Parts: sequence; structure tokens; C-alpha cells
Amino acid sequence: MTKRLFTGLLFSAACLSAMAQQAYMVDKDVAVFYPANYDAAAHSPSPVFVHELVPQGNVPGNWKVKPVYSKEGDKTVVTLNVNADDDLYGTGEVVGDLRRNGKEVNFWNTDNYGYMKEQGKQLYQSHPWVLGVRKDGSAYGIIADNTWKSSLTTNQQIKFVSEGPAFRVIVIERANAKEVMKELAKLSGTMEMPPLWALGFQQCRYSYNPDSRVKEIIDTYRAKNIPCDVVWMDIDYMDQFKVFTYDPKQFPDPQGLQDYAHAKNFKTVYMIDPGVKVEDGYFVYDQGKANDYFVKMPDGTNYTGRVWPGDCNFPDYTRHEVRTWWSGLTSDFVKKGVDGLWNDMNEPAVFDSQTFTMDTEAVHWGDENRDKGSHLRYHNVYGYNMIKASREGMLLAKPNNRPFVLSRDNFLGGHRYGATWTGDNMSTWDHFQMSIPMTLNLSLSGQPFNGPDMGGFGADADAELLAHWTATGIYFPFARNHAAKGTVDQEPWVFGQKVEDVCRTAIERRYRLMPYIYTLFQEATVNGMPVMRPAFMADDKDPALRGEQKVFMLGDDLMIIPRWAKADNIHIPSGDWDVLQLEDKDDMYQAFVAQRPGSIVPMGNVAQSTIELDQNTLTLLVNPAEDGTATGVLYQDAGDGFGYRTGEYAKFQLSAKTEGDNITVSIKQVDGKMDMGQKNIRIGFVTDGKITYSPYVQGNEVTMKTVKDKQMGIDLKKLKFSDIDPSKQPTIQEKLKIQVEKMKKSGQAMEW
Ligand code: MIG
Repeated sequence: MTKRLFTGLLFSAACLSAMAQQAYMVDKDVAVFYPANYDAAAHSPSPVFVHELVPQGNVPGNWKVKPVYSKEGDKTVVTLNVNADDDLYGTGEVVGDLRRNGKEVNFWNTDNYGYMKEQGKQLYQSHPWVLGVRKDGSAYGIIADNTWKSSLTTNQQIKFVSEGPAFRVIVIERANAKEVMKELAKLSGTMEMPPLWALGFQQCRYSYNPDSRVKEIIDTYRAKNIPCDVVWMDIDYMDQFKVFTYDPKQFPDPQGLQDYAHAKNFKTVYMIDPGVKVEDGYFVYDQGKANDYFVKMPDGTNYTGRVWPGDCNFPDYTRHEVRTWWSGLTSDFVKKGVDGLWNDMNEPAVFDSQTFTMDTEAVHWGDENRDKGSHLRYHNVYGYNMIKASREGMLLAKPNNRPFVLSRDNFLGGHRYGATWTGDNMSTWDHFQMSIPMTLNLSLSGQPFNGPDMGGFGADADAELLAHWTATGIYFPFARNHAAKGTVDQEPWVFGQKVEDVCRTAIERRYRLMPYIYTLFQEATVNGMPVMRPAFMADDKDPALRGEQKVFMLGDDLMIIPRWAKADNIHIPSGDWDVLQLEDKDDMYQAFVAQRPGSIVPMGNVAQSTIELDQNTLTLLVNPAEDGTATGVLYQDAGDGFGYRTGEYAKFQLSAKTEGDNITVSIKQVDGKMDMGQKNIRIGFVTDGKITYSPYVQGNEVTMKTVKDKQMGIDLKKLKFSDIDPSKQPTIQEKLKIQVEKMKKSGQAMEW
């Protein structure tokens, strides 16, 4: 049965009982609520769900969180009452605090340089989703299955107001927040395994051109022994910003450039925007015009808006033949020497428009699966449908490689097609600090693979900011340094030896932790658990952790405490966590990384790129629980390709036990048929003082003498934090003023 038929069936079921609202269970403790007169065709197919929701019985009478439908003028209103003391999270890509209580979000994806438009209430993506956590730790998730222009206010009353017809609401009830995230992933799918290289450190700038500059960046990384996996090509590689072209002078030989990068174990990612320059003779425009592939105005003409290339038309990605066309263009392009794709401006952003995007009455044609509809309905999934096509195109070109697509625009459920970054932030401490709750809330909205522009995009970065940002940012799922045109360079080496060394140490830590990080990504592909997690997930009964937004978790076993945090304004989970002494010398910038009692964290050695990682030489960091035991997991595979789908991977169980004065750690393959070869392992015994290492042993088991841990848990007062006071650093307004002056002097225009 096609999806559409199925929804039709549900629709008629809803109609049978006259005007009454219908509700069904669709999974254990998951309910769907339909409004009276539900117009399925105005909402389906849902971009959120991987399978159509199938009724499985009635909603119990004591169900707690229920939508109430009403109207405000033409608008559809849905309210849900929750407890005054519930803590709310998620709501997508948002500025402000981690706790989302008392906030307002507009679901209308917008190009928002510096997060300045609408006080940052509407950014590049929409996730009509709230995660609620009650005082007792039990939790719920609310999905508004609605792409139409809408808004959300969060309080004791959670309120969605939409400009479209009434929509269904799905409510998940679970014992805790983690279980809610897993159910969201069960309903909305998980991302597929990204290529290992995409987890490496990445360097970008607007723009590196010509290609000799790209080579210089690659060479500098290698000469300075700073690990890095990816170099990024921003719009200036194109011929007059025409998508799927190269500037013949500055980038005459893309395959040659990619070969150069590959020879040095770098990958390349190229930007593709949706806007197609209106220019007869330009092949993309000619094809789009000849086949009528562009978004229309109601009078039948193509919608035209100005972006980088000048006047542009915009592919109508609601149509499957247009997506197929775009996939073909992408595939041809990728074959020219491209490892990954970067889809920008796909809100879509339009310069000569009051609303910064298409007219709301622009028409998207739809296809056999979705009805024709206005931009009001399809705006928020413009990027979502674009990156679906991009991903397909990558697979067409390279069926044996895992696609990597980074998108600025997206929608709830779009984590299945691409990773994301949080758009045009600024090189300020405000935005640096805010990047933690932003990435956490996006992670709590089903998008595990995300992160900010490290070092900040707009305005000039400085030495202290870059050093601290890199020392914190390398624990984010997506770790890419990027800067805007007209700003100072901000590669790790530009601010002198000290900052370079700080950045190198930090980036080396990411590569050393890669076995653990890769394992977390694999977990996310299976059950949707975020890679980067809020501190409260370490103990969802501790009320002090609910608002913690400086300290965060990397998986369950590592807690990251930024060096610029202050002991008296952070909360950490209780228990015998130990700070890892990862280097001999402390530079006063590296974040404190603490390990959970009872855990084993697999760590490798430094490599300059993920290709060079030695998967078999491992340090098993052990912080035993009180009873002397510890456990952990390690996932390994080829790092690319799809062999893992047919069992070509190895999942290891790590376990430790203490007998008398000795601790024994073993590694045992428990799943997957891949033979990784012999392991060379040692124990890193973690105490609050230092890590004590055993010698390396070839095999699956290693024993050493235990070391006495002097201290129980972390005494924040004893940690040496940096002296820097983030609250005294220049604000965005101050930095912008300087930037505007600078641009005026140089005769450059500002970019927004
Ligand atoms: O109007 O391609 O967010 O990362 O460097 C700016 C140039 C367009 C916005 C992206 C940014 C990128 C820039 N783009």
C-alpha cells in the first residue's frame, strides 16, 4: 500500500466519527491526535516519519499530555498543558538557554547572519518538537507534524500557532529523556553511518581561492603536524557563482586538486546552492527551463530572486523528477573530484526580498506523493527536499561511499539526509558560549551530527577566543573552523605559537578519542542517542543539572568542563568522576575531560588524519566503579562503504574486573563478522591524580596493579580554571561596529 493510500485510510477513519477529534496509540506509550476535519492531503507525506503511523488501539483515559485544537482568526492553534515545573528542551536550532521554558520560536527558516533578525527567534531550520522532562525524571516528546509557517511558545502551556490547516500531534511518554530520544529515532529514523573522515577536524573559510591557496592550507596542516581531515571550498570556486561549474582560472583542475588533497590524506567538500542563475546558454538553467523545473508564481512565470549569481530561479524539489534531475547534476559534479557536499542558502535565502526568501504565494507543484502547495506550506522543507536529492546524487556517483552532505536548512527528520551547522554565528564569546546549548538542543531535536563554525564566522576572531573555542569545540559532533569574507584569518597557526600549540593539543585529543567518538556515532545510527548530550542526562533526578549549559557530555562516559567556566557557576553530576590528565603539561586552555565511574573509554594514538588511525593500538581508559568493575563498548569498521550493513564491522565489549591488587581489562568481539586483526592494548588506569599506563600487550587481555584513588569525585574548587572572564569580552554589537568600520575602509560591502 502506498503511503498516500494509508493516510487516506486514516483520514476516512477520522471522518467516520463526525467532527470529533480522533486519537490512537501508534506504539507503546506513543499517541497520535488528529484534529476534527483533518485534511491529510495538506500534510502528507510527513517529512518526519519513516513509516506511516498505524493505529494500535485507544489512548488510555489517564494519558497526560494532550493537544487541544482551536482557532485564532484564520490560524490553527494547538495547546498542550504541562506541569509548571517541567523542564523543556529541544525546539530545534535556537538561540538562548538550554532550558526552553518561556521561549518563542518561529518555524520559518531564515538566513540569519549573526542571529540578529527577529532576535534570533527564527533561524535556518525548523523542528516543531518539544522534549519535556518532569521533576521525577520521566519525560515526554511532542511532535507537531506540520511544515506550514508556524510558531511555538513554551510555557506551562505549549502552544503551536500555524498559518496552515490543523495538523496531527504525536506525543511520546517515556521513563526518561534518553528513552524519548530513542523513540523519536524509532519514529523518524536514524542517520546512516557517516564516513569516518567526516568526524575528523575540518578547515573552511569564505573562501579559499585560487586552488593554490587550498593546497597551501593542506600543506600547512601537514607541515605543522596539526591533524585535519577536510578542506572546504566555499562559493568562490564557482564560475560567477553558477552552481555545478568551476572558475576556469582559479579552479581549472578539480580532479587534480582532489588528487593533491588525497595524496596528503585530505578530503574535499564543495558548496552547492539551490539558486540557478538565469542565463541562457548556462546548462543548468537551460535544462531547468526546457523541462519547467523551477518554482512558479501563481501566474505561471518562474519565481525569480537575486542571490550570489544575480537573478536566479529555484528548482522545485517537491517534484520527484526535479529531485532526480538535481541528483544527476550532483552526480556528474561529484565525479569531477569531490568528496562531500555543502548545501547553503537553501532556506531558500533571497537577497532582494523583504522576507529574505520567496514570496509565500509561490507555487510548488508536488508530485504523485504530495499535492501542489504554496510556499507557506513548502518553505520549511525546501532544504530538506534539496538535500535528499544531493544525497542521492552522491550515491549515484559513488555507490560504494557513504555520502556526506552538510546543510544549513533542514526540518525535523532531515537528519536522515544531512549533517548540519548552525549558520552564521559571530566570533564572540556570547556566540561561543551559546553554541553549547544550541548544539545540545539540536541534538535533542533528533539531529546528532551538528556543530557551530568554530572560532566564529562573522567579525574577527582573536587569539584567546580561537584557543578557547578550539579547546572546547573539538568535542562537538561536527568540528569545523570557518570564517567569513573580510575577517582576519583564523586557522590554528595565525595567532602565534602559543595558540597554535593549544589548538594542536586540542585537535590531537579529538583524534585520540576517535575510537570512542566513532562508537558514539554508530550508537546514534542505531538508536538515535545524541553524540553530545546535556549534563542532566548523566543524572536525570538531579535538579541542579537541568539548566547546566556550560558542562556537557560526550556520550555517557565523558563529561566536558570548559576551562573558561567558573567553579561557582557550574553543576556536575555526583559520583566518582575523574578528570583525565591527557598530557604531561597543562596549557590552561584544554577543557577538563572527566570519566564516569564504572566506564572504559577506548582511546587511540594521535594521527594526522582518520585514514592514518591505527585501529588496533588502543589505550583502554578505566575508571573502575567502587566494586572494581568497569564496562565499555568499541565499534569499528572500514570507516567508509556499506559493508557494515551486511555485518562487516566489529563490536567489542570492554570489561574490567579487580582481583586483589590487580585489575584485568579484556576486549571481546561480541558482534559483527569483521576480523580487525590482532589488538595491541594497554590499560590507562584513571585516578584523580593522573593516568597510570600498563605496558602494551598483544592480545585481548591485559592486567596491571591498581592505583589508589585519593579523592572521591571532582572537587570543582580544586580545578584550575582559566582567568578569562567571558562576561567581560566584547559583545556582538561592539564587534560589529569594528567590523563595519573595517569594511567601509576596505570598500567591501557587508554580507547581510
Ligand atoms: O551569504 O557562501 O552560512 O557559511 O561561508 C553568505 C558564503 C553565504 C553563508 C554561509 C556561510 C558561507 C557563506 N554563505
